[in-house]
Amino acid sequence: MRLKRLLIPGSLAVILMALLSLQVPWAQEGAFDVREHYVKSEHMVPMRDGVKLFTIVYTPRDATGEYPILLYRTPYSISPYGSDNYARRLGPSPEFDRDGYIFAFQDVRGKYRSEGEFQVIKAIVPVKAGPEDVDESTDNYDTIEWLLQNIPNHNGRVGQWGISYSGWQTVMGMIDAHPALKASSPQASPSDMFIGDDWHHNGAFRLMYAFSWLSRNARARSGPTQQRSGRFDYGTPWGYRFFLDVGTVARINDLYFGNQVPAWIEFMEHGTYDEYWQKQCALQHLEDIQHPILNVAGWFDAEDFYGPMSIYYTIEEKNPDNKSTLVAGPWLHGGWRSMTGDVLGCIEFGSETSLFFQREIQYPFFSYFLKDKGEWKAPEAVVFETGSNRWMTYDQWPPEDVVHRNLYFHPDGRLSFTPPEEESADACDSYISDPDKPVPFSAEIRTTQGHLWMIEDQRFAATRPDVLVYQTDILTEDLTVAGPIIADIFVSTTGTDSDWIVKLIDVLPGDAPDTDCGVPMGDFQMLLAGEVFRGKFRNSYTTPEPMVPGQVTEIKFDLRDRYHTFLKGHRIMVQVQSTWFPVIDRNPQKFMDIYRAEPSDFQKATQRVYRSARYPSYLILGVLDK
Ligand code: PG9
Repeated sequence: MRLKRLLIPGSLAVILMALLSLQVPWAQEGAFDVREHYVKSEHMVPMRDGVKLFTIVYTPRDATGEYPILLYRTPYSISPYGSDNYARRLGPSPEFDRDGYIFAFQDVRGKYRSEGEFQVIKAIVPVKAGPEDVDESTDNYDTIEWLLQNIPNHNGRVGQWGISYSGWQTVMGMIDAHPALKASSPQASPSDMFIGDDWHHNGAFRLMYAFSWLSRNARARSGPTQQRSGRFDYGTPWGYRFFLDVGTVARINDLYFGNQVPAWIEFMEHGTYDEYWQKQCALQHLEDIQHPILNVAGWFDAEDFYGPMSIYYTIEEKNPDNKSTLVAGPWLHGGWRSMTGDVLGCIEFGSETSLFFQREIQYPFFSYFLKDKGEWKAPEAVVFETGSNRWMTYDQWPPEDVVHRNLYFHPDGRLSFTPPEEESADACDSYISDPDKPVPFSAEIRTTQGHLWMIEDQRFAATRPDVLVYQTDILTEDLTVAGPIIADIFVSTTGTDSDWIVKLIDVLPGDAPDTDCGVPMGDFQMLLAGEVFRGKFRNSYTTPEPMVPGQVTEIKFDLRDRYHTFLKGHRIMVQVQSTWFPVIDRNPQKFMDIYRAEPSDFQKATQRVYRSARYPSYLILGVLDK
């Protein structure tokens, strides 16, 4: 067959394919009518503890064949409800709907029409001794078992996919997996909510996102419902002002939640990496994963980027034989499904990167493992290189030939690969960090964090007196970085705690051509990576320690992976600051439980960042020699 295809001239092959496709209704392009091709049914699926979860199944009307089951579990509602109301899309991309799968959707425990109690990122039960030991992993297992027993025309194979919270559900399905689960694609799944995903980064609380998400999705309920919860009314378009006026995080429950958001109260009681957070961490359970995994991350994901990367690294470490693939593209959170992926904010990527992922990676992955269709070469890492705008495939991530080079801070805001020679250990730059005038995370006026700040022009921050700016000379050749970017800085503060935010920026040339976003692109400072570290956690996330006023202290942390080429003619820039508001809550700059802080606890601090031979501050970059 393959030989025959090779012998047919190109144009003739296209005509033949078109004629053939006319006989297969689902192969036709254009609008796809789900109702015409699928039958919808609704079920209450019992879990091992007796709680029933509301599940919708779409089965192909053509019952002559057998189909794999594709499972999707979500806390965000599987509407439309009612057997006669059909969804317009079923699979992760249109190819799946046309191809024919049994699509199963489920409201997770405690959400919408399912019974039970919802717990935000429910703790994982390490050993399941009896039917009362339920978690999302057992709910996945029980659901798959029920589907296999009760839905006709399946081929005995199940796949699971999901983005973000549904991605986390997919990871839960991978733990003690049902043997029929043959392919999983967790996409932007969180892995650890204290270290790097939605609620905290390195112990610093992600106030703006936690507030917006919990206020909408985590209110206590009296029982199953199909009513969607409304958005919080901030009463102003300016979130910066709203959160500053709130005063302290401690006041939020009284002011806005009135004990109706249980998870918020729990967060306020667990200000360190204690058992509450540890029990939610997925990474410790990722062993013995037998089936293939397609793990997806967006380089500019403002919610869950640590998750997919740490899941990838952990699967590699604990399951060296697993056929897991990492895909990372130039996307915001879930952008590979919701957008074409050719542009983000002001930055263009030269092609429709999401469509490439959907058609060339995601669809072939599931087709191969669930239907024995097509080819899957099991690539290790398929990664989009920003800056030079191309997809690359590697057999390990980070690529083998990466060389670590230190990019040092120097006087007069200079940045270079040469170590500082300043004899005086005190050589430093300083600024005053005032929690009453925190550095905004974005120049946009908005109430929720959104997405585009992850790639936003940083000129609005560069001009502030409380932001240190270092930049290289104009690059005379391209420089590609791949893998984790580590900040290793020596600092001191006059306070007893402090946040340290380091941002890595690509500065475009003065004559860079404008794109369609309305911002002049000459000298545009594109945020490439940025991260916060809360000083009191520098030695331990479980047992915080005060910073000693005036004492030079090393703070080393990961700005997470990137794959980017700083093009010839650009500059590399680093900015350092101590507030990033309201994405990160304000640190009072006084060692204490911040969730108990009073307005009077917040104090200004003088921050010093050292750049001497004894205390050099730098970024460690994985540079790819090409
Ligand atoms: N980032 C969202 C989330 C994941 C897990 C817990 C809470 C929120 C999401 O987009 O689903």
